Amino acid sequence: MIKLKINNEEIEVEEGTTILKAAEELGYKIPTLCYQEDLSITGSCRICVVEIKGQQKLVPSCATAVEEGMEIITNSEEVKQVRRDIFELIIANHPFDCKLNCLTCARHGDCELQEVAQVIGVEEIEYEFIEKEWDTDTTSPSVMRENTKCITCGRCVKTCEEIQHAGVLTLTNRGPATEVSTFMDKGMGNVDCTNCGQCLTACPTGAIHEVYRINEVISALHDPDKHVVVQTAPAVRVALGEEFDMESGINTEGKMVTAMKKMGFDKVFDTNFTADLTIMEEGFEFIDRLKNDGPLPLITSCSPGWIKFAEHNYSDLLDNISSCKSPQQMFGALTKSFYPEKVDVDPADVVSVSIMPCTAKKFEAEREEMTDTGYQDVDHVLTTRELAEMIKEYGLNFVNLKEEEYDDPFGISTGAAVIFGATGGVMEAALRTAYEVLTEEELGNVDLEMVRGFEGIKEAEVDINGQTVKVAVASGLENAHQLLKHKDDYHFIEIMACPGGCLNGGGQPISNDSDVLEKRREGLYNTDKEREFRKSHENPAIQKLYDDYLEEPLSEVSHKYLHTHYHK
Ligand code: HC1
Repeated sequence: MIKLKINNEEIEVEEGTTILKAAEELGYKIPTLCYQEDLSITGSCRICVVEIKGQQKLVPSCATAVEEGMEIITNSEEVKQVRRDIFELIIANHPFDCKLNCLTCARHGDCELQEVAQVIGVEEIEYEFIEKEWDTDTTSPSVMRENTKCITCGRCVKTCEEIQHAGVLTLTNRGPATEVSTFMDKGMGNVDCTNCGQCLTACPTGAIHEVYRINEVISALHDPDKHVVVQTAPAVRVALGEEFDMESGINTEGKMVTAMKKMGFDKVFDTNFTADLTIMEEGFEFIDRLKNDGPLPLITSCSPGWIKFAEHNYSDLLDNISSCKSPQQMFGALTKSFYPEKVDVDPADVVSVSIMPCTAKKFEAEREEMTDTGYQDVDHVLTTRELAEMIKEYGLNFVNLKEEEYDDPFGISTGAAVIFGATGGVMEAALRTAYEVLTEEELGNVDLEMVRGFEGIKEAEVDINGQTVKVAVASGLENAHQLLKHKDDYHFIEIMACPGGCLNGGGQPISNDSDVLEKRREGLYNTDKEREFRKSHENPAIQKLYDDYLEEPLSEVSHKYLHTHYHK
């Protein structure tokens, strides 16, 4: 252990602890910009400098380990002045006149740059604003980069490389010309970007944000000739409340349904319905492959960031990936096929909207494969944040809204569906159904804890009819990359692009609560426990859909609308 003093207070910490972390233990929050807990440390922004008694130079506290007997001052006048000077240099080419720009900024209200400016006491900026000449990158269907707001902290670059194993962003040039860019400056839509949006949740400013589709949705709602339906993904309901100062993890689905009905959506449906449908189709696909020698492992297909990653990096595995479309796309296909027939509406007049915690869903909806109905299955995808924005624009007092139910015929769902939103949830849901179908016995305990939790890679073995079925779960694409080195050890693999699963998607509210993911996760599992049905094959509305339209899992009509193939 190392003994030292911080601001004259004694503390003992483990060897290797950084000054930043040691100060945190004593209750001092040193401002940072380039530092992020789960990324490698570069100490490049220098905002977190502190003074060490006896040393002339200030040191970055995030990148300096404590030493025996050190005496550290985190808040001397010199330290504060140097931080202010550094801050001015960082934002010399950032549009810091927030009176003009902040109102339209994606991070209006939760910009880390503003927060740091307040903490270090910036009162006026002496430098004149230097307009950057770099273009806004609009090449991606999912995310947009506005380099003028970039402070080159490098968090997006490291997230893309270290957590997502994609490495499509890089810092180019030197000195004041430094910028974040892509290979040959081609733009994110023209490189191997997975559209996961983890870069935008890492960004401290509004330099990266989703491609907005709110205006298109509002236009459709105002068009009297359009029949606008909406679906809401599992993970949205436990995070939306955060945008209205509600506690993370509270299931807001009832208020969300009411809000969207007030906005004028003709029908409000639940993606959970097609999560159940996915389990029927994917569960039976797994059973079929298990009985008929593969190809195994079967790998899940509902995360579009993972699919794009596989297309770029694992094209040899495309036959292992389930042919099921994602629940979002299955839903879209039903809203342009079965649904218009049922309610006697021209499918050309149906506008299918989805609310997703994920930016890659915007890309997925625009894939050319997603048009088997003769129409684009899903027309517009909004993130959880965009839905919150719309609710505010409509002047709705979200917290006080009464709670309404989802509409039929796609309103009933099971507990198995809602846990799709957490890493391991798709696997647990699939096993609940596969076990009962294969053994024709009731599963005693449906809580399959062994695939739950936030570890990046999880493994489990399940005995089904005397056969040991080996399964694995990975979330975060670096973890997926590591797991796939041993893919042949398993029968069934779940992969979600975002660490922790969709509850941590690139479209979710950006939170500074360190427990936010755990709270959202608990919200999903609590909802599962409260559901009348907890296994997808027990969903009466799914059973009716098979009776009325799809006939049986993997039928011809199922294959036509609910399955697809991906390409190298
Ligand atoms: Fe997900 Fe899925 S769980 S991919 O994380 O399979 O986005 O929530 O909607 O499609 O159902 C996301 C969440 C989501 C799909 C489902």
